[in-house]
Amino acid sequence: DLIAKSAPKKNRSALPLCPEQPSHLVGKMNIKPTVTLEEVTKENNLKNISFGGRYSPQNCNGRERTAIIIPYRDRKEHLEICVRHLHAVLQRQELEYGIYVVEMALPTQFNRGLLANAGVRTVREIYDYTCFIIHDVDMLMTDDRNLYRCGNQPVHFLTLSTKHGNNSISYADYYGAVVGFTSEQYQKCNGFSNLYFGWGGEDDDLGIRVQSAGMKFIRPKKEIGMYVALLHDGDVSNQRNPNRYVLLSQAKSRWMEEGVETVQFQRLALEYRKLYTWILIRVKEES
Ligand code: UDH
Ligand code: NGS
Repeated sequence: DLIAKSAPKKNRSALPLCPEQPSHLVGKMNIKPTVTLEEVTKENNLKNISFGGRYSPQNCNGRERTAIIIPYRDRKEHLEICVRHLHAVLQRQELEYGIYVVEMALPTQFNRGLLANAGVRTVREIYDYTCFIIHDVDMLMTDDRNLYRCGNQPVHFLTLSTKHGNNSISYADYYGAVVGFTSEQYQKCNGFSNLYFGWGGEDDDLGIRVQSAGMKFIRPKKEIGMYVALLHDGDVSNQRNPNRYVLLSQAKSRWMEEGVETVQFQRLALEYRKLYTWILIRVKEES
């Protein structure tokens, strides 16, 4: 089976728990939306990453076991930049984590929510993760005090991005780009909807799910939740979904019936690559 070749688990029980406040953070980082792979590579000397993009701090046990899940298609350059940046930051944050890139096979229109759900279902089989972070490939955190930890409520890690002008995100109920859930929280709101093919709405739907399940997104302090958005054009296989407002209007009555527990997908490939685990999935497009 594809998953059986997972990186071996270390016996880390003798180590102390990593500190609540990591001591090697740098705070604000100077990154621009035009940052190149060469620059990111030069700046970050990555060490001790296990096969498949997994890492455990050397001298302590991570407080959580975190799976970073990146819904992905056809953004190779951004992926390399994003993954290298993540490794550098997450290691300074002293997290135990793995990075999982979940790619949707063509020709289906892109579906970010479905990929997140398929990712969660897959990584649950690989390791006993306690925290899932769903992460856009084009978003780079700019302050490593923005700790990728799960909270007692779901977390929206972004308070501002270079896409959003200077002062605020587009709207108060925006929950796009990077969100974090404990395993229990993800289950409680039934993950994302699987029905949003193409661009838009799946993150708004997630907001409705979280609220309907009696939870509330929290955000970090405004100053540290800033992201750089890498520049890209629109995607042919991710057109604005004309159906998204209709789907959203039904979200409240539908969330219990479809989501992470009902997601239908076929796993075409799973590879433990040097800096991440790559998972290719295929779905049947709903009519
Ligand atoms: N994604 C891909 N490949 C795609 C589409 C989306 O990897 O072809 C992933 C990626 O992780 C990305 C996320 O889905 O960060 C969100 O998609 P996006 O970056 O396209 O979303 P954003 O809101 O889009 O940044 C702005 C372009 C709007 C285009 C509208 C219709 N074409
Ligand atoms: C909203 C979309 C969201 C999207 C957001 C991005 O209109 O999915 O724009 O805004 N909702 C619908 O289309 C229903 S942005 O960050 O680009 O200002 O995430």
